[in-house]
Amino acid sequence: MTGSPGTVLLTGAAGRIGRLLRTGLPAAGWSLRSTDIADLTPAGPQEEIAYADLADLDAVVDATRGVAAVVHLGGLSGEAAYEDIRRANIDGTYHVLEAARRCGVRRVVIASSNHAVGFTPRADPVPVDTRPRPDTFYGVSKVAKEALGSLYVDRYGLDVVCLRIGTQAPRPTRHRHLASWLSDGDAIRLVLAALDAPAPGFAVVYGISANSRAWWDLGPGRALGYHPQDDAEAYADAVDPPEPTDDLVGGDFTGPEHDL
Ligand code: 15L
Repeated sequence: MTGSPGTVLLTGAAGRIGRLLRTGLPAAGWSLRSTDIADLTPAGPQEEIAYADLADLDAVVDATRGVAAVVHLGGLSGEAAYEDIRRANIDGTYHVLEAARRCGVRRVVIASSNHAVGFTPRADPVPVDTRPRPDTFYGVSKVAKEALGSLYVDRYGLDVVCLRIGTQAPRPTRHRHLASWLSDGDAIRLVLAALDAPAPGFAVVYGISANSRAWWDLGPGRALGYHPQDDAEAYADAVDPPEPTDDLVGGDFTGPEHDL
C-alpha cells in the first residue's frame, strides 16, 4: 500500500483520462505533479505542473523525485509508425519505470490497453492471463509496457498495476462499447484502486465498467479493490449496429485498415 495519499506523478496529463484524473485524484486527497509535452495551464488545486518529454530519461527522473506513486498515461493512444510507437510508448515506459526505481518510488500504475490482446476472440470471460495477441504496433507497445512492468516487479520489487483499458468515453456510441466501455467515474475509481491496493506486486486488470454485456474478466480488478458502478446497458438503444469485428477484443483495430 502506498500509505496515506501523497503526490502522484501523472504522465500524459493533457490527454482524455489525464484530464479526468486532474480533478479525480485531488478529490480523493492526492496531490499531483502533472506532466505532458502539451499545455497544462492553469494548474488545478493540489497540482504542480512539470513539463517532461518521456523520451528524455533525465527529465523523467527529475519529474519523479519525491513523489509517492506514478500514474503513467503518456504516449501515443492509437496506431502509428513503428518507430514513433517504440519511442513514445516503449522507450517512454522504460524511462518511467527506471526513474521510479532510481527515485525509490514503489508504485507505478501503467495505462495498458485491450489492444495488447486485441486478436483474442470472444470468450466468457477473456482472462487477464490470456496470451498476448496484439492487433497493431500500438498493441505490441502495450504488451511491451506490461512486460517492462513485470520485469521491474520481479527484479526490483516495485508494485506495478497495468490497466488494460477498454473504451474510455463519456458514453458508449458503438455496439462494441456495450462490452468495452469505461465511464468517466469508473476510470477514476479504477486508478484510485490501483494506487491504493495493498501490495499488488504485478497485476493486470481490464479497465471497463460493470457492463452487463462485458466478456472481459473483471474478477482480478474487483480483487484489487476496483468496484465499477456504471453499465453501458443504459445506452443499448442508442448505439450503432453491430460490426463484423465486434467478437474480437480489439474491435476495428483488428481490421484491414490497419494493414501496412
Ligand atoms: C485504445 O487503447 C485507444 O487509445 C482508444 O482510442 C480506443 O480505440 C480504445 O482503445 C478502444 O479499444 O475502444
